[in-house]
Amino acid sequence: MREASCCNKKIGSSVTKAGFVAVLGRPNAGKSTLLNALLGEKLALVSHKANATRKRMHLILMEGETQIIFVDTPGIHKQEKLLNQYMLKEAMQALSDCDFLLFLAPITDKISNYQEFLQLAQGKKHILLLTKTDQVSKEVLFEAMAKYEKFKDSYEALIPISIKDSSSLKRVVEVLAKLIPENPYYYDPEILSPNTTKEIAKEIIREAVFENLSDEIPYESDVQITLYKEKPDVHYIKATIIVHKESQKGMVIGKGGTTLKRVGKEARINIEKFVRQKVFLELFVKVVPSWSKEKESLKKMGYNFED
Ligand SMILES: Nc1nc2c(ncn2[C@@H]2O[C@H](COP(=O)(O)OP(=O)(O)OP(=O)(O)O)[C@@H](O)[C@H]2O)c(=O)[nH]1
Ligand SMILES: [Mg+2]
Repeated sequence: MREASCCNKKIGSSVTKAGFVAVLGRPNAGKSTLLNALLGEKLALVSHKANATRKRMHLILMEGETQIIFVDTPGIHKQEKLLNQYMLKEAMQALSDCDFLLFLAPITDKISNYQEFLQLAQGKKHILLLTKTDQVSKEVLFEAMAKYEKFKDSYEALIPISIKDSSSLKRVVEVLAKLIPENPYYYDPEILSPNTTKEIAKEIIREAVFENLSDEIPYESDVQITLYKEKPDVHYIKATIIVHKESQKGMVIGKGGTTLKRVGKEARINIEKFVRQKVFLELFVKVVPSWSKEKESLKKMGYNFED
């Protein structure tokens, strides 16, 4: 993941700092939400449904002369399905590749989740973030903090955060920036993510599927971008939503095509916000039985176990 090393820049008299930070925690802990808030841009997929993030995603924050490369990961959880095994692999890979870890634990979670993480982390430096503090009273917050403080020798810092409290998010960046070592920048400091526009468009369409469809569909579907053409004033995108079964195809399309239209409109608006250009998006739906259960079909969808 360090192949993108770009420039050993000296700004004024000071040397640059840079480091990779893996963002870990169980599904739905608030990882992608935190990163979008820190970057001030909607790059990572967020959903009230768990297991939204499937692949590692690099998001870059410049804090003065410090480049923090966050690696958003799928939530850590055990499951039988091959796609879920891939997701766990992605999280574990980030854990071992990165210099530091942010571990997110929703404030109401059992402390045993953090103990399990400590086993996985094997002494790696991390900051423990207690998330969604807006959902509990001050008393509950202090009680939880006191329990976690018993582990103070394990973490570098313990910070309660809420997406609704921007000062708590600022504190995360300040503490983290101090921990990042002197290094040349790994990426051009002008960019927000080395992931391509095509990959981000895919995530935005997946998010619209997550938000507009219920039951098993978000988990049993994926999106393939079949055409991405950038013209000076418009981006042309063709994408196919892949599902397991005919019945799911019917649900994605909806009566008279209304659901697919809604998904397409929502995704188009969000891609337009991201690329700051007009977007022409055409969506199709295709049945590929057991795409998430076989290594070969997962590979075709961009989930490669050898990566
Ligand atoms: N009330 C409250 N809700 C939050 C906060 N942070 C995140 N959420 C909500 O929690 C849900 C899950 O957020 P995500 O950011 O998708 O969680 P994630 O950890 O990336 O989840 P996976 O990608 O599935 O592993 C979303 O509905 C968010 O809006 C917070 O500080 N307060
Ligand atoms: Mg996520």
